[in-house]
Amino acid sequence: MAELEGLEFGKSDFVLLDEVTMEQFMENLKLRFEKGRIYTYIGEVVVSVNPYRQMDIYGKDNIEAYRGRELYENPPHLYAVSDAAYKAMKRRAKDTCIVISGESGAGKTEASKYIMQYIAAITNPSQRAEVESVKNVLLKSNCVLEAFGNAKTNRNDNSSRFGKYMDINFNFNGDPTGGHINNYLLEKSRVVQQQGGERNFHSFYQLLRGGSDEMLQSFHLQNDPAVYVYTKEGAETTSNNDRSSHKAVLSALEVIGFSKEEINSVYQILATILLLGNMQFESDGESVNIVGQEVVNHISELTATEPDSVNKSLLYRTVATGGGEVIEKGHTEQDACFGRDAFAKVLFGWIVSRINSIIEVKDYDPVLHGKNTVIGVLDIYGFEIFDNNSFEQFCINYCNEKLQQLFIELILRQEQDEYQREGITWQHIEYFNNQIIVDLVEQAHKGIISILDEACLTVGKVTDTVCLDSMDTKLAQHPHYTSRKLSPTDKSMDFQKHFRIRHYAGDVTYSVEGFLDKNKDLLFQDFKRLMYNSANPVLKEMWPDGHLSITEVTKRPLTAATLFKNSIVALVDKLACKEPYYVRCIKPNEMKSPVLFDDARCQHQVAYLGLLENVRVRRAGFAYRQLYARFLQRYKMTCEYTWPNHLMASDREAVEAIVIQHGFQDDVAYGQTKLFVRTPRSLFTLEQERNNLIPILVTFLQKVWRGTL
Ligand code: AOV
Ligand code: MG
Repeated sequence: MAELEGLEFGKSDFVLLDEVTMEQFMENLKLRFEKGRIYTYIGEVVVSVNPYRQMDIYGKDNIEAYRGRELYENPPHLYAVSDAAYKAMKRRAKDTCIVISGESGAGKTEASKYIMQYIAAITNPSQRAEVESVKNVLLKSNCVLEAFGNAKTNRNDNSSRFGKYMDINFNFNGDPTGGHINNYLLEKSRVVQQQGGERNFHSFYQLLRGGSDEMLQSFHLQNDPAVYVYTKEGAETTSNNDRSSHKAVLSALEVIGFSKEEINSVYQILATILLLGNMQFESDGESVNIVGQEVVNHISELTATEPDSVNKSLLYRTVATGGGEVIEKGHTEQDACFGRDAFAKVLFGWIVSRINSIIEVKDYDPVLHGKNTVIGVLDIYGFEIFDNNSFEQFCINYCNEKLQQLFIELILRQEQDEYQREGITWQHIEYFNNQIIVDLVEQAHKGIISILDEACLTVGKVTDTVCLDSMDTKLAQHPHYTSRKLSPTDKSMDFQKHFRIRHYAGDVTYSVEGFLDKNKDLLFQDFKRLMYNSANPVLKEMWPDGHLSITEVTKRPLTAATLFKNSIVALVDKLACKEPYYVRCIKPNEMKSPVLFDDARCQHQVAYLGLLENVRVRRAGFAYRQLYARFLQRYKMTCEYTWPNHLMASDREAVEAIVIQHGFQDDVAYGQTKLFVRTPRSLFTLEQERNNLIPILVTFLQKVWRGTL
């Protein structure tokens, strides 16, 4: 429990509050924010409030101050938990993870970058070239991923539109040997459409504003985002950073190891997307045509494909009839637009997998090099509510429900279960369990995703509204679901369009419009084949299943929602088997102001994040626990009755002897198999003593070996 700052800065650990009430919690949080103390602990959990200004706490000196230290030795900081995760990984060979959560704009992505920077700074003291290069790629990958996966939204100017989970692998020395990035559901619909005041992905503006004249000319582009349908919306708000960011991204791509051809192809694809967006179609009632051949030629040039094939794949598709016959069918104007956003998703996925192939751990032999351990860092899109919430918000918010569930599972439930199991006296603490909302979304047969999938599988004209009806019927009784039909007096919802979920973090009204199409995520095989047949090997590589013929792909692929669900379930499993460290981010106000602490907004977040319950569990609980045998192994040297071996009836009694010798018997409880220590300070004393003793012991043993004793 950190107490190193003066009391004028408030309590640095919420566990130290006089009373655990919302009032005291908020008072402390506000005081600290106003004094520029943006981090506060709940035990090992860091609560962070977005300062919306540059803080002078991330320099080299700060890193040095936290390096190798215990949590309670310094004021609360991301660096301290990063170090704790690192130490656990290095000393105890534990896989650890740092889970960063909080709503959109609360500071997750910034936190993840500081964490990565810290880990990079404290590793590889001997500056080995191959380790430095791994670190460099890991750090630079952020810049690239943000360019292609982040965008300005009405909640955050640099909002992550994908989820990111990064594993960093370490060798027995504790130096990074590689890593792996998992990305989750990019919000690709943004390519085609943005809400008022929002922007497309940064990379488009960066290219248009920062690309050299030569590059833009060769891509048939003008350097003005206002000219393009896909970037028009954000053209006004284009920031000056776009130009310098473009340079930074280019250089990052090079450092990571993308070849010139690859980099060029990446931008050719962006250009293609922009041109596709400006393409116009005309319909004579029977067939659809492209207006102007020039744009088709440009696209064929940029994608290294034949103009005829471009034309054809945009206007027709081959379909297999029931009898196995293959026919060509003209597109409607709407059909012709499918595929544009798929480009952005495929591009993003390809960039991630290229980075992965560069940083994946190669030639690692666990027998030779020791166990390979991992620190995972999770930075995902935060809970969000917009004026218009669609399929993407539905997925994003579901994902946040899952992470809250994991938090409950790890911090609130397991902790209490363990006390019970070990027979420690314990008063159960109540908390809201959001499992019921998770079930509403993902339960087999009855959940929203199932109902959506069923609608997508139904042959014939099932519309979004029909699907809404089906949800209304099946979910009428669910306490967290409602719609206009179910609450007819609620005029804020539309009969045809809206349903509402009472999420753990607030009510969100979703518009069902487009849900089915987005869930089906249709991409015509002809389009994939067009790209697969590109003379540009990079493009070809991005569409590996483009070689399949139409009769081979008639099997229905999993829907977008189900794929997303599966990936999030896998993610949660991955996190659950690691030792977790938590950063809980809070957004202080809606104006991005560095001075405003909006009491109501903050209190709402503290409540739904379950922070008060977290303090209660923690306060009643024990910071540290260890199996008796393990505890002895580490500390037996600090007590005359246990060194080198104890003669007592059980390990438990031996541990008791150590505890009594160091005088912290009031700070512990004895479980069935483990010792529980309330405050880390007691342990700190033991660690110090151990550190003092080790050199003496080593000298002693050396003398024994040399026979000079
Ligand atoms: P998010 O990741 O939580 O939202 P960000 O990390 O992008 O939020 O933070 C939003 C903005 O707040 C940043 O662009 C910074 O301007 C500012 N900010 C956040 N943390 C700090 C900090 N420690 N110091 C200074 N400024 C900060 V989202 O990705 O939208 O869920 O989806
Ligand atoms: Mg983010």
